[in-house]
Amino acid sequence: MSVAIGVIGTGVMGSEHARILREETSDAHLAAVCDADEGRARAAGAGSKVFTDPLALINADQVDAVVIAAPDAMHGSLVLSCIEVGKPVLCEKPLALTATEALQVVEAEVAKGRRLVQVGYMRRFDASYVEMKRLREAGEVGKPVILHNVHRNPVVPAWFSGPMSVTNAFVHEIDMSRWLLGSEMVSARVYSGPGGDPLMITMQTDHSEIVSTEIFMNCGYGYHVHSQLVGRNGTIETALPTATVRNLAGQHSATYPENWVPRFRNAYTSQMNAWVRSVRTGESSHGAGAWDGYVTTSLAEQIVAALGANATAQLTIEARPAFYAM
Ligand code: ISE
Repeated sequence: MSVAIGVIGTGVMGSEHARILREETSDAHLAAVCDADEGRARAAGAGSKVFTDPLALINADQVDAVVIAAPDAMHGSLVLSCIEVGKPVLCEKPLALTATEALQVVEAEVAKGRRLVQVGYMRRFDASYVEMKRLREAGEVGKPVILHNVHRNPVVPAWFSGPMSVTNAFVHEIDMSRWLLGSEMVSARVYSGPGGDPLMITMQTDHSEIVSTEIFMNCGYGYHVHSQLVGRNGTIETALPTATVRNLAGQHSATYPENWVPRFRNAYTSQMNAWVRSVRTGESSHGAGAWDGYVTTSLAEQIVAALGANATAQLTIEARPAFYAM
């Protein structure tokens, strides 16, 4: 039976999720969309039922499972509503804006006794990151010592405030680094560039690895995400994710995507298909769960507090409930 999915929020990501559900997902269909802007919802819904109230979509009989792509501040409470009615939910990152709210989600899921929450940390489904993790686990480069990350956006709008570089962008590196290394982050230090952009964030893990990340939200030239894992015997890094490179007019070149949608299109599609499969079978999709969402939000909150502190912050998290055994 095809899973009926409702998408809340039809901005850049929500309309892409709706498109993926219409065109590239097996065993699921787009049943409903919701946005405060009804016209925008209608355009993304392409004939599916339109809501302007997210709770009405979550409670609708014709919706089996929910994708949340509403503004970040609404994520936590909408996920809690999905858990309350027992509907599986794929929530865009971050899971919540505060560690307290993210922990409420964890507690609600544990109380429900069923894994209902997946968080949209899509790099876990990106071919280059999946390959790096496989090679790391196979011991290809020996014991990891450093992970260098670069995360650049060409430009962000004025409302994208300083802390959002951490809570909305750097959260990807927090999640990906924990997942890739199989380690927990224990300390962090933030160096701010002129005007707070770029940031350079270094973290140390419980296995003494160093994770360095440049977060540059207005780099000017294109969308550029890159990681290099340094091991005792060698390195593995993501290659440029372009289908072609050019030799032209004395130059060798490739083109950067405009933003994360084309860069991670395949990852978003694999993520959706894996999530739908997990909804249908009850088996893990290997995506980020509520616990991962809580840890990432909590570390991001502590790193925001360390912005401008010019000191190393010790990072702490709650004890992981047995329900989320690795
Ligand atoms: C956006 O929401 C994403 O998820 C992108 O991957 C990230 O690069 C961008 O900075 C975020 O705003």
